[in-house]
Amino acid sequence: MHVLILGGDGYLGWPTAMYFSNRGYEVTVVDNYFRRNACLELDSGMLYSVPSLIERAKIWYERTGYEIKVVLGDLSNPELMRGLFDGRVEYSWSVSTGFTGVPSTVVHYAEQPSAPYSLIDYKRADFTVVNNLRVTNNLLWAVRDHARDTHIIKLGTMGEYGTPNIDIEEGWINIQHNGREGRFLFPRAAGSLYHTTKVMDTDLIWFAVRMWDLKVTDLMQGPVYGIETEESNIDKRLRTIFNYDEVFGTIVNRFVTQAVSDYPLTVYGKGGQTRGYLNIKDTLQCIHASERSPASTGELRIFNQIMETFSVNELAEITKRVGDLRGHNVEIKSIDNPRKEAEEHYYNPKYQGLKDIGVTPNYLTDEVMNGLFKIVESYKENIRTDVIFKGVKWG
Ligand code: USQ
Repeated sequence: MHVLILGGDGYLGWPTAMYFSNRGYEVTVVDNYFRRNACLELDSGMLYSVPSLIERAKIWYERTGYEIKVVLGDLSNPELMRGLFDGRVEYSWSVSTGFTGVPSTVVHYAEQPSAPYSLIDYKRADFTVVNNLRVTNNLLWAVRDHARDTHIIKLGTMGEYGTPNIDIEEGWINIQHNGREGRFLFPRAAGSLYHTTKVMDTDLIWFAVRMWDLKVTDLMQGPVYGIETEESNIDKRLRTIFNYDEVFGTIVNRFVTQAVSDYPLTVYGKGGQTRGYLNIKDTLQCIHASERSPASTGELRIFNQIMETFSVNELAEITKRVGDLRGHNVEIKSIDNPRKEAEEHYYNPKYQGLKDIGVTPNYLTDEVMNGLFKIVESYKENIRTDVIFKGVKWG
């Protein structure tokens, strides 16, 4: 079994690569270092520096004997994408020689993943739209032309749905209208330009599935938190990229870092914004479960990839409770919301599908929070408080 991971250097991509490699899969990762370069360009700061992708693959090989092949390149280039399926690929690092062959599964993370980044200015907005749609379109055409049996696992986002005043189904909804009934994609109403590119991705994918009978699983993921996975425990240098800045840091990771550095927790507005969350370990489980029981030919299967829901206020309370017990003096501060989003709203998403195919949730318990605190505390001297809040405005 060969798993190709697009965006294999990112927060989720690298842990996913190690996870599959550790389970005996052949793994190839592709990345253009967008995330690292953007962090440098925006002066975002990271909790700790991480080795290059090639260095990580070498460390992984030394420590486990497993090879993760590395391709450094930009997947918005259609020829680079097609080469991964027709054998013209040039590996930037590998142990074995020759083409690994057509992947049985492609995991597509190769997108600009930040809502604030997409709204900094026109240049970043344009990059987000062009990169995300082009990479997705390139992938769909490469699979159409060379590998129709390959299962595509695409990372979508819960933010595609927005916060509607009705229950959120897993991707699809039956609608009765004038005495007739049909099945449609659940209505989408994204809250940022980044999230809107994910909606557009879904439309591209649904078109490709209808036209070319591709097999696709689209995972509507909520904000992820955490650092450690089973594989990164092998060697600290294998830890994933960890951001706590406003642009690339997600809320739980930010709040813990803020608590450790005596920076008041930045609750945007009223703090009633509710989302579905998951541990990074569960992202890996979800991808693996999807890989093991793939979508059928001509099926766009959609799962809501979250394990539990919290409001921002609830997350702040949990962080304060655990942080205070660890000797931090955690302050919670409501600040003007730089985003345009509902701060009090109904939120009732369904998220049973992934559990039905074997995922066992890791919840955000105090023990899990303690574990996260412990790691962040060990890098306390690296935390830069000047990058925590910059105020990228939606309007
Ligand atoms: N928030 C605060 N204070 C902060 C940071 C965030 O109150 O300091 C609030 C935001 O306003 C938002 C919520 O917390 O209501 C979540 O924000 P986030 O920055 O953790 O997550 P978001 O921008 O929505 O994006 C993240 C990932 C993205 C993924 C998305 C899933 O960066 O790639 O698609 O989570 S979801 O939120 O379900 O759309």
